[in-house]
Amino acid sequence: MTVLAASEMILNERGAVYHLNLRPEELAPLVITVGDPDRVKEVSAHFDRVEWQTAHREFVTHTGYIGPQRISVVSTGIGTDNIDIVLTELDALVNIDLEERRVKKQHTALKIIRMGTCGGLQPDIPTDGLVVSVFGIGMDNLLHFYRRETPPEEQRLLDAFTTHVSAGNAVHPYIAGADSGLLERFGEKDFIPGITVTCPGFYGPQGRRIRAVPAFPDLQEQLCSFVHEGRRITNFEMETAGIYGMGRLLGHACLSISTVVANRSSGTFSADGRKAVKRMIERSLAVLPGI
Ligand code: R1P
Ligand code: URA
Repeated sequence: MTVLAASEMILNERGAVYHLNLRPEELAPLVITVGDPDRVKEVSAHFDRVEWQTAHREFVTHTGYIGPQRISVVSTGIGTDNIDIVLTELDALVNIDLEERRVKKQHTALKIIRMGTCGGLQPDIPTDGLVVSVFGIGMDNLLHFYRRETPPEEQRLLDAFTTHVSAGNAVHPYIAGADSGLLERFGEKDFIPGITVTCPGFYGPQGRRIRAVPAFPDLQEQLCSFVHEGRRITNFEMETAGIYGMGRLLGHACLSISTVVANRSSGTFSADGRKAVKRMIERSLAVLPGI
């Protein structure tokens, strides 16, 4: 098998992957990703013990235990450009022999759960509500840079989306679904299932008009009114489709949970977003034993 050159599989002076500054033994098989580096400590505050901490740029990692379960929490920063880096380097930690710089013969699958925030699109999902993404539709371009196949069920959903949503024709969206086993575990009443649209920006790409005029003024309304085989779009954010797409390509089981901090339909923002995120972390961690 090909030896990966130093310019391709980049390692630092510790022999750790370049952006995450992690070595294989510092990563757990269950990984929680959060956008905000400050949220890492809010998750690891629930660990019985933290055995490893590192930080490089926006990528902060704490690895530790809740009971017998070893968990890493990693911040990704904002956007699917960072998801390309984080998913590729997490995968390298388990599936590349970093000393030999070769792909390992035996594949290891990680479980990766995003705990993020989002904008809610539906009037009946209030701020502080929790959404679990059944599918991610990517309006960013990340997955177009990788060879992949879209299952027919997902392609039908995507075709209906591009027909209904004018921005869909302009940006060539892609789609990927959650891991079905993880989705089943989070199918409790606390988590509202829906389709998540992942955007390459927070303002114009999510239909917000501050000063620059968005090219798709009907984006929010079109997303809100989209229904396909009983499923609707619940939320907007900036990582889920990238995580689902990269996770599928690399053979990892992924799930994205979001706290609705902005309700785009009512124009309201969470009165205490920090408390709402804390609640998401607690509710989500309660589902993890045995995963
Ligand atoms: C934008 O404010 C950020 O918040 C959401 C979006 O996906 C984007 O990363 O998630 P996090 O709160 O996890 O960062
Ligand atoms: N994160 C987003 O990407 N959008 C929102 O409206 C809120 C959080």
